[in-house]
Amino acid sequence: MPKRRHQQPPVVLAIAGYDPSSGAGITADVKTIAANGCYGVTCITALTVQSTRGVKHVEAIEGRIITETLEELAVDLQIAAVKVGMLGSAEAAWAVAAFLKRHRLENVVVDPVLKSSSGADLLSQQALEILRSKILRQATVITPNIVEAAVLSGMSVEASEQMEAAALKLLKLGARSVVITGGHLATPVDLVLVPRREPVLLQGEKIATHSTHGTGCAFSSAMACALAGGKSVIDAARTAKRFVESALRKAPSLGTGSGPVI
Ligand code: PXL
Repeated sequence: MPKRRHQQPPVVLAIAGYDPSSGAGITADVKTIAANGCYGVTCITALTVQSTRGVKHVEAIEGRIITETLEELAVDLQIAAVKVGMLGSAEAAWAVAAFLKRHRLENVVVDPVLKSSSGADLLSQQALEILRSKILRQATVITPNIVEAAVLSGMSVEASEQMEAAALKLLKLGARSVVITGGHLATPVDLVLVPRREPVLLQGEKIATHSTHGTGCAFSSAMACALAGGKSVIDAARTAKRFVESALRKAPSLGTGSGPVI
């Protein structure tokens, strides 16, 4: 008997670390992907021991397992968009870079995660080099926050005026477009830079909450879903920003530290 096919949601692949408290990382990605009408499949690059109180330990996953997982998913499913988050180790970064190169998937959002909000290193120095030289160039869009934008561009990004110059530098690293998220600025603003277009500033409002754990993960996953649904990079950034702002307003106050945004 033929398989009955209901309307199929776009499949979004999240490649990221595991945060057992579901504030950030792959479980936060899956919640975000489901909330944005897509179906999330995942590949874990690293395990972390953490709660809302911060990261206690990071354990890399073997590159071989990452490659096997990604190949298994790519053979079985039609992947409409990819979100790449925490990579952790050089081995994981290599496996992900090679996978992206082999499959040349569409709608690849790379969130260049460097540190947790509590300050723990989530990317080794060697992995940073692979991210910079092999992964950014395969991205449809990269979504650094201002600290990540500063590290990747080698420029100081402390205010909205410096975002454009840093974004231009990041385009030169090979990303096809850049969103610098400025949610931590006193007046929150995101900058979207698409080649041959004027930069677009997305103004936000400061939302008073301690539940900010995972905002970067939620933003990049929501953007992947919007791209999977056919939106342009600029519209996808607008949609993702609205999604994160609404999540921040509704965020439950869980745990004793920085609570989950979704
Ligand atoms: O928010 C960055 C981030 C991404 N991925 C994982 C994390 C964190 C922050 O803690 O744990 C797995």
